[in-house]
Amino acid sequence: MNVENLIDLNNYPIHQPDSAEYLEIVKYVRLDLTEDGCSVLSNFLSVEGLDTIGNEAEERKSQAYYAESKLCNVYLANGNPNEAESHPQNIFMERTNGFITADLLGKGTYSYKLYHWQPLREFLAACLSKKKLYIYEDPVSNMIVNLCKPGQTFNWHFDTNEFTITFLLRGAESGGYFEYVPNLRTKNDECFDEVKKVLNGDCSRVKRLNLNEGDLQFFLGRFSLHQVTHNTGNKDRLLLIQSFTEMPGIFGNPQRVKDLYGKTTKDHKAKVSDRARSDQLLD
Ligand SMILES: O=C(O)CCC(=O)C(=O)O
Ligand SMILES: [Fe+2]
Repeated sequence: MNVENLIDLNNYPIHQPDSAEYLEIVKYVRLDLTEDGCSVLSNFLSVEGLDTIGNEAEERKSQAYYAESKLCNVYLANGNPNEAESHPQNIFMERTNGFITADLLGKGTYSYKLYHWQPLREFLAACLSKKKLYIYEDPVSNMIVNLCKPGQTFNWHFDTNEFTITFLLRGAESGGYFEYVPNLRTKNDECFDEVKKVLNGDCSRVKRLNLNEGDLQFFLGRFSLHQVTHNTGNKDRLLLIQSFTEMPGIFGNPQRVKDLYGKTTKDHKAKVSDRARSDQLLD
């Protein structure tokens, strides 16, 4: 199978950047992202693509990493002893999901081929109104599968990466909802009070996404607080996440990578002093 066959090119002709359909899709996503920080292209993967990539994730489920410490704040980082107990940095929630890491989805996989396929990246850049997008260079976490088995959950948090795209590969029977608060913080403002409101149960700004298997989701997770609710059904939920950056050479914070994904590489140590960042926000 060729990589382009993973995508439903009839409905999403991303290999034809000059076509009217292409421009129409780009316009649609841009509008959603501006208004909502999120956009979904339904049934983006072909039937064959969903089957192939879904099976790659299924086959690696037993190798998923589950962290020992299950309590996390929204920054997926340590608390701050200089702040009050009620400060968002000091509010800890349960996180029980696992991750299949990028090193387990190597060059031979279709997941990898899709991630590195240039026409996809150019299409994403157009949708995100960016001149060029780069592959996130973190060799452990640039492409991961979030595994939520029955009973598992992923607490409210912000992502390290500004842009992610996700593909729902296997949906939960019930629960396992993706919920988010669009643009809750900005590049220059942590908006701690607004974060605190959500953590204290204020749902007024919370949105719930209706995602189906094979859908592509664009998400600006660095600014939009988000969570995956408890999987209350009997089936595993599997979601593939591919991350991109605006600058080349970006790595994850080694501590965060180790905590979430269970490992780092020698490159993480080498890069720690020159981690490129486009903002000063908490991880
Ligand atoms: O599984 C999802 O829908 C989101 C996962 C997520 O937010 C993450 O891995 O950072
Ligand atoms: Fe996230």
